[in-house]
Amino acid sequence: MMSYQVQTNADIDVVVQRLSTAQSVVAFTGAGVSAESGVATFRDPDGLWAKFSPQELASMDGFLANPERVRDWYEYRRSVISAVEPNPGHQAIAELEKRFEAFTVVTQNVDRLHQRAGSQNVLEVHGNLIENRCNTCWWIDDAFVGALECSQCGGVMRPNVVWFGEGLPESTFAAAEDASRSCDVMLSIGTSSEVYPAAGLPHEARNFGAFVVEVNPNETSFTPYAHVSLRGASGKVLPQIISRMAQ
Ligand code: BJW
Repeated sequence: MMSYQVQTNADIDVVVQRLSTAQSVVAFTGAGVSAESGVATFRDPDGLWAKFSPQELASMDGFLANPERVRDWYEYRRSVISAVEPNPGHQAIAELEKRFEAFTVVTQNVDRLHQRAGSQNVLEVHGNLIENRCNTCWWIDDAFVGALECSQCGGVMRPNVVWFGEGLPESTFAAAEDASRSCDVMLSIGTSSEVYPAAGLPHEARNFGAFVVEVNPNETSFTPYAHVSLRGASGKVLPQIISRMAQ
């Protein structure tokens, strides 16, 4: 099938038409979905990795070298997300879920804004910022500013996120792969598609026959593979899709 891009009303109509016959839909989301809430992305010019070092702050080596610095950074990020609200993009995704029998949000985001917007079926493939977990036995504590030592095994507590070089939570990622392989439409929203294995999911969906739509103001590594690329902010484009579906 031909891939084409650049947003027009006709492109949105193609997406709406595909959604109208879909039984199963996946919204695969990245940091861009939360940008309009005021949460920084990672790789945009004003993103987190322009100011902070991923090696120092998002890797086990960085954590072992300076656990206090890493904990402080996550505590700062936690304070950011607790002060913001879901935006119309999150709300549109939650609204879409109500219209399909099978709808899965597969998110790389750690901010819990999908859940706060009302999404029910959310797979967090890079964990979340809210919880703290033991690095050894995976015991989870939902109070981030909790003990530094695991009450179960004495191991070191750390944010429950996935750092570079770490495996993704196995059963969550397996469920994300299943949903991607069985969906009719995948919406890949607000992600640069740079970080694997999560970035492989839209390819997986396409290989298994899904119609894959990208929603992003910018081109990404996935753009050449998207059936349609809707160029725009998710908080603008997704509500447009909903309003056309309602017509
Ligand atoms: C908007 C918008 C608006 C803006 N509306 N859109 C070389 C090649 C291939 C792979 C590798 C390699 N070297 C190393 C690797 C592996 C590595 C990787 O993929 N690295 C690449 C960067 C090269 N992957 C890993 O290490 C993963 N683990 C792994 O491979 O393990 C192997 C293993 C297996 C078994 C056992 C042990 C090990 C783990 C990856 C973990 C990623 N973690 C982070 C941090 C999470 C915690 C935290 O938040 O601190 O996850 S990194 C960061 O990137 C975060 C994100 O979830 C992830 C993806 O970023 P995302 O969401 O796409 O954001 P951006 O900023 O990149 O893009 C934002 C987009 O939004 C842009 O496109 C904008 O245009 C757009 N946008 N405004 C819509 N309003």
